[in-house]
Amino acid sequence: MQVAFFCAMTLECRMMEKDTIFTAHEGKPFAFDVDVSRVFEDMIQRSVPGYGLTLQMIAVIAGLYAQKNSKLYDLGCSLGASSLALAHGIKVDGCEIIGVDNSAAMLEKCAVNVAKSPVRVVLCHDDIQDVNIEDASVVVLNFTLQFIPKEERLALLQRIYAGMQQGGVLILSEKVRFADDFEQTQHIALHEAFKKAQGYSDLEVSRKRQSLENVLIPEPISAHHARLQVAGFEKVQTWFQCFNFTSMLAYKK
Ligand code: GEK
Repeated sequence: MQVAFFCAMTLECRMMEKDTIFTAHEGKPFAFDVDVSRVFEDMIQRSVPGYGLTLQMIAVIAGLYAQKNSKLYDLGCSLGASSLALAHGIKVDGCEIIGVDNSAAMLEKCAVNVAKSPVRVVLCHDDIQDVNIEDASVVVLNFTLQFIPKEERLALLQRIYAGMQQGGVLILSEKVRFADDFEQTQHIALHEAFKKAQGYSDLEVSRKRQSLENVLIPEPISAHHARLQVAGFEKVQTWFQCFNFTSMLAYKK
């Protein structure tokens, strides 16, 4: 399954509005507002290497781990791409997907996208740190934890672990940083080259970098693994990495 196919399957292959936000930007910190919601689908595909693959594998993982009559959570659901991936992957009966986002603009568009989901999706306009998590077989944090203040991440992961069924799995995808200076510099250069290959200009790349400073806080993969284990997850593995983007699986045994 390629990205285009997956988007066709999930978001019905509408004409995507092109992300030109950083061609004219006044140096404000990044926010998931109405302007971003309009271009988000194009933005995330052209900014996150491997995003389409994470969606494709969220469906595969849901197929393997979604348990009968359980709940699946998509925390930071944006326009609903991961919720729809879950919905298309589930192979058992009685599941409900709960999509949570604190951006009203994103959720409004998400509601339209998930309307035809094969599995019921309940949308919740809330902070992911405040939602109740219960009976969860699969929880998705697809590029969302990076927006939560570092010191609050452990408490969120502990609540997720507590709300999961035995045999459940957390999918955690993140932009990461590297402790080694050479590795960090190379991965940033590779990511920026990827964005330029996707049609972003030098100016757009540098404005977005500034705008995300202190908003998106990446951490090393080792810090994520260690924190997931402190939160209770018995096993953690990295299943995907492309440059400074990665996805992990954390298991509750
Ligand atoms: C996807 N998972 O397409 N509470 C609720 N939502 C939040 C919070 C919070 N505290 N902080 C950020 N968000 C999606 C992509 S995007 C990733 C996720 C990115 C929401 C925010 O409003 C946005 O919709 C989402 O998390 C992050 O698979 O833009 O890099």
